[in-house]
Amino acid sequence: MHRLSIAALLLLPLTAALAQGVNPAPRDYWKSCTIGKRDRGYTARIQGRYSVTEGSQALPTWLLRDDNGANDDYNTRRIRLGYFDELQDDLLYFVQVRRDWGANEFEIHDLYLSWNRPGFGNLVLGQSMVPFGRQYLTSDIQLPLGERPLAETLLVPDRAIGLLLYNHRATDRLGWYAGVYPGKGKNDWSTGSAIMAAARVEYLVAPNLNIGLQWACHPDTATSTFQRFLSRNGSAYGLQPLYAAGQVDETAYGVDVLYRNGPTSIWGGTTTRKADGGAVSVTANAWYLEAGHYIPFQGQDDKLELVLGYQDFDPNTAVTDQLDARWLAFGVNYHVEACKRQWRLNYTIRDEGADDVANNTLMLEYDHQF
Ligand SMILES: [Ca+2]
Ligand SMILES: [Ca+2]
Repeated sequence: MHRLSIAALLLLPLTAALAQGVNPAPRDYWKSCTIGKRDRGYTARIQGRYSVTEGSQALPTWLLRDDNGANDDYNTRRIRLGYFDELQDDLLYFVQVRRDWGANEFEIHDLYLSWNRPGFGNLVLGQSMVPFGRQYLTSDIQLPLGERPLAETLLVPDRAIGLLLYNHRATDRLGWYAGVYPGKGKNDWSTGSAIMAAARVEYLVAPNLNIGLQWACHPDTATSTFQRFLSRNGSAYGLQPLYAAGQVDETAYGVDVLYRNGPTSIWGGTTTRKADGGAVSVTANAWYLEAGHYIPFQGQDDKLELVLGYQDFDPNTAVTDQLDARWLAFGVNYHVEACKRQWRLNYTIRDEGADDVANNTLMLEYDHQF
């Protein structure tokens, strides 16, 4: 199916939903306990997944658990353990460790102090999320599909060490975020490369419709998620020596939209990332549109959610190749207890821009949050 036809299909429920009444605004979503929780305690999650990908050899990878046939099996995909505590009324610390597919050991995921000043917002010092991308900033258990779109995994900044200022509710409609990160990257407390900066603003343009705009800049980058993606795919496009020399200037910007109305949620977004190494310059672009809609099931209207998503990922807009990805995903979520305990069944049809390989994936996943 042509991608515009798919986009039109996805937009149909949006048109219908917009014609309905008004519901509460989207809730706070920031992936930590820096908002709302003024207490202490543990947070823990485990996610198990069984997946099957057709094909088994020489597949390109987008750094997902399931995009390679060699990974067919059950996998404890994700374990997260966190602890937070108040040092005083307005000062909180948070530490989270993780084990994910691709990481061989438990590693520190978040480690920061958060200072809250009413009327101003929050100041976060340490390793935390860089404010870029609504789906990236939202816990994956609250998302429609089992995987985030590539626009918000491969083209966004990884967690980093630095200073973040934000006010999620600066006004009834406006939220803002700004961070500077002098560290070399996640879990690397040494400095040396130029400072990364990122900023995001969100605006509630209608009671149920939130728009986010964001920008990030990292001169003289040696490593990034995008760099690891290129490295894992045969050092595509010739940027790796320039990354190794710390000579790549990365800049990114993006827009995202979230609409919620009763049983319907619609997520959309686009991200552009330029990696300029002087001798070689690559521009990547990606967009996505996803929808979730609850349908009545056995007399209950909050258990069964149908989900559908389409994305277009282009890591180098100057060439058409096997890393160009157009994916259509659909499935169903069964919410045993809201998003904390849920089953997901997703099927993803993967279409490469050239040299298409057999790599569609069927995935069954269970999430449990304690
Ligand atoms: Ca391309
Ligand atoms: Ca394919």
